[in-house]
Amino acid sequence: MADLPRRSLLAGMAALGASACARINDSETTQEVFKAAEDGHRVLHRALAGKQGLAKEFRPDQRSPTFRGNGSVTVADPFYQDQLAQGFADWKLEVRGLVDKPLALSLAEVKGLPQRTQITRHDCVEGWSAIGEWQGVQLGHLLDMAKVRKEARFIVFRCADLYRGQPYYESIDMVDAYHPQTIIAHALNGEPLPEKNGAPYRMRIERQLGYKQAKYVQAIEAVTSFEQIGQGGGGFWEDYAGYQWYAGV
Ligand SMILES: Nc1nc2c(c(=O)[nH]1)N[C@H]1C(S)=C(S)[C@@H](COP(=O)(O)O)O[C@H]1N2
Ligand SMILES: [Mo]
Repeated sequence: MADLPRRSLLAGMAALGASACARINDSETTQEVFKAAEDGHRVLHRALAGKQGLAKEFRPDQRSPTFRGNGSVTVADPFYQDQLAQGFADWKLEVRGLVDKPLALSLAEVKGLPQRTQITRHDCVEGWSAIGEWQGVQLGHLLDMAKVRKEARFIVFRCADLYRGQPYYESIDMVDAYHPQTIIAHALNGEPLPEKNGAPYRMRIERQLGYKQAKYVQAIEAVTSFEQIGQGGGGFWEDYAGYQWYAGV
């Protein structure tokens, strides 16, 4: 399929989704219509992109000179601040939930795993974009290491920060979890991930919008459902403002 019509169709749908969610109210019909549209968006996006379609990657000279911080840009927790000062020497990344082999990895261990580097564009619903080079480990590799069970349907990212007083979290399905460009990144533009961008780890889920890109990731949890987590929407902004759970770019 030609690139142009597909991109503009999807951009149009994303814009539709964004404005629809800004106006959303509590009426059940609105919610149902919205859900149907969201499902339609996801199904169409998958059909067009193919299950393992790749997000566009850019050249090094196309990287943005600065990659702004948005949402939480720090974590108030004293343990976090202490670890930040020490290069996260005692910080553990957990992989848990529906796995046969729960993991608690140090930053050195994560850096010792097979790495992937990708230069991609981040699109925030607030109307800005930035191109950055991310380095990290494919989420699929971590899930294989932890022997994720086949009943797992979603992967939840637990973040260390509170945003507007609530723990930030996000979730994706197993198709995105095993997508080759879904990585847990510890470096941005060849440097350790800056505090404002989510040190020591942030997710890159390249076919989705900015709010899915969980920063300050402390635990990766395999679940069958996210109904009991937060307010059940599958993520901070999904709960807080009714943003779409599947936020295809
Ligand atoms: N933990 C956490 N992750 C988060 C957020 C946040 O507030 N807390 N904000 C989200 C939003 S809306 C965007 S656009 C991106 C911003 O990433 P950046 O700070 O690297 O630009 O992070 C996303 N991930
Ligand atoms: Mo965002």
